Amino acid sequence: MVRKNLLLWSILAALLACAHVRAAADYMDETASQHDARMNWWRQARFGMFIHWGLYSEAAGEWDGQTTSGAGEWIMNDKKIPLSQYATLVPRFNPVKFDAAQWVRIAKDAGMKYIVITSKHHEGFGMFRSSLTDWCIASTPFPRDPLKELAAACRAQGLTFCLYHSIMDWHNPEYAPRKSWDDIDKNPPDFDRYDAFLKGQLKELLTGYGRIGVLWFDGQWENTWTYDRGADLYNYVRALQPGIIVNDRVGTTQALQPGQRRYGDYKTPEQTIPPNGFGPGVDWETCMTMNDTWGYKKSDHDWKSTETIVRNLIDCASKGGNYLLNVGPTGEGLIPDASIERLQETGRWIKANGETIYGASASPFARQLPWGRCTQKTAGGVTTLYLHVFQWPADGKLTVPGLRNKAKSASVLVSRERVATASGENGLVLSLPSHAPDALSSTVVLRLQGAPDIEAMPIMQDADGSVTLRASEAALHGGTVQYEAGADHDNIGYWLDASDWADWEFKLKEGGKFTVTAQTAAVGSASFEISVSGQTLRAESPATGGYGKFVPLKLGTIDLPTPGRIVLAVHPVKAGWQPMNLRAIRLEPFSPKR
Ligand code: FHN
Repeated sequence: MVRKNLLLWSILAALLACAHVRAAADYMDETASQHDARMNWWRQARFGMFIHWGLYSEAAGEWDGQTTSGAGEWIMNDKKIPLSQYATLVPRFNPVKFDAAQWVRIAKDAGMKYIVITSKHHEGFGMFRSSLTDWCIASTPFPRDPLKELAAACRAQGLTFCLYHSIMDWHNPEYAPRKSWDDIDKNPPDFDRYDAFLKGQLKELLTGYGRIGVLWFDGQWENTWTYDRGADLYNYVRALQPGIIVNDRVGTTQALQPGQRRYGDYKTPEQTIPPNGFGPGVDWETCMTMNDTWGYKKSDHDWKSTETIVRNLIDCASKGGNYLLNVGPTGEGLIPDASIERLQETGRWIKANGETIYGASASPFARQLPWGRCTQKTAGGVTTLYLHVFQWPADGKLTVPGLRNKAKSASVLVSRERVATASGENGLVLSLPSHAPDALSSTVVLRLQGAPDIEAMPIMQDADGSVTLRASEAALHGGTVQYEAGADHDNIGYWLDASDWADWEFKLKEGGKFTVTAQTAAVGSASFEISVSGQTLRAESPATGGYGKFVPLKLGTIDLPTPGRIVLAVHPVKAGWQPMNLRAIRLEPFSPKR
């Protein structure tokens, strides 16, 4: 009997040791099917609400009667407010009008499927009742825990509750680098102690607030945040909730060394939508403000239109990405009316068109469509293309460029009105009703038997007669010039050699006289020439302040009277050439008024 017990104990000890080893395994090493299962709800969701809410919301973008120049949540930094003075916000912060169920209802009615709220922004203030510091909401007159209430409201209404948590911390004395406005603690920081505090608060959140869908890290760009700390934090969080999704800002922004990898489950372009997504199999989410600030700023009335919001959502989905749209509630706990109005209007569109977004995949077309966007779904051998028509054709004829399938069926989504289709020279031609059903965006549903059969087509003229020649679609010639992808670039760059050049082939449906403009960025002025159909325009890009600072440049007019295929080329002027970045060339029908 004793021998048997010894054997059992030794097996148990071995199993525990393995368990420990497994716990030390890297959660990034999951199988593709495990990863897909974990990401599935998020990929289906497509649309989420971002909430920036903190002490800065009470400041509302003003300090000592001065409006901050930057975003509301950066006011401590931008106004260099000493911590001892910033702390005067604590007794003022009392969101008596906060109503978690109402916030969730607003998000749900807008068609949003998840909410990401700041548990701690760079100010370091915990928007939850933390036992690890008094720099949290427990020190304010507000007697409740808003994150607990929001988590419960999300569960009650079927939305997924997620958290934004800043690695950078302007208040904690152990965080480094210390900030000049920290007038409280002058002891040298100990980053290991800060790391332990960071994990301690995350443990409070990941064990005390139910299931967390996404941990949205941020503030990872300072050099104290190393590769190893990012990898360790990713695994720490996954170990507490293995099914959680973690964004790519958990990891350091420092260059990767051989053998290292980017930690995080999806990319996070900010305030911009990548021109072509990030390619198949890469998950990403654009986060964007509704005005210009993340945290509430009473003076910021630069609101995006609902049309812009809806078309951004469609644009993201058409490229296989999510759209995380921000609201910045006030210190009283109210989401601004201007935000609510836009979310209600967006909700009305989504109510009628949601199937074209939720769970939809990226467009099968390699090139952006001249009249709008496309999302798709496939089931039972049938492909459904959702054609999001932003510019409804005046003549009712919509060409789907290069599409060679015969349609199984075509109809207007909201009215179910059937649409006739015919094969045309440039693709499938749909005969649409005379009026667009929805000014925000009108959806035409096109069903195909099998996969889309798409012929690569030249760049087409847009419905308004214009032609946009994007950097991403240029043919580049030479040894150094290259296309720089990514939301912040999307340009022809490294144009170091004046003998390198670029050209585009496009197809004119209607000839005429066109005004030619370019979007250029340069550190020193750069002269170049446009040549098309035997005509040449010479122009000079001014020094724009940087290779990322693009300005519109009017080049002149050209005559293209004959429809058909046309090649436009851009060559540097070799004498005195300075590198220039080029984002796009645009031809617009000439108007004397322009
Ligand atoms: O500095 C923050 C900013 O305040 C805001 O939170 C955005 C949202 O993604 N992230 C950082 C800027 O990139």
